[in-house]
Amino acid sequence: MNKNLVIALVVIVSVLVVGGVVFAVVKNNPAKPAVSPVVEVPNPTPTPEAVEPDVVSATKEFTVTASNFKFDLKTIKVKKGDTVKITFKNVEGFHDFVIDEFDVATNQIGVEEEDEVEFVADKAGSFEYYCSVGQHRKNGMVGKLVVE
Ligand SMILES: [Cu+2]
Repeated sequence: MNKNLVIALVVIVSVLVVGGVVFAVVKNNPAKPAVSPVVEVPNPTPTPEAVEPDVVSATKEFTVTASNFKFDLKTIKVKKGDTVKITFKNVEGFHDFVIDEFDVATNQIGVEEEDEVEFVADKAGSFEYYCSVGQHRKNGMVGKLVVE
């Protein structure tokens, strides 16, 4: 009988001690979970920003039509990093489309022909495009590529 009583007391005391420790630990911890959500909130924000560069560096397509002695498109505006795709068409004479700074040059083409060039506008500034056939550049066959 006495042994059973002692065992019962030991069990009761153990439960109280363990329970008290667990309660103390739980009571001290709630402050930490409250901090975590605050840290996690800024995380969703960088994700949309990380997507934006893909949108910024888009492919911009233009059609430039040549005749004696001009391009129908006087100015081409793109953003730095854009991939620029130009379809060059000729409706009169014999012409090409050249941008020295980007090593861009179409074939020299005749009437009703067309050629295509593609390049990355990887530097900002204003660059002249022109026709390199004969004196066409001097005759005003020029335009401006603006990279912002
Ligand atoms: Cu020309």
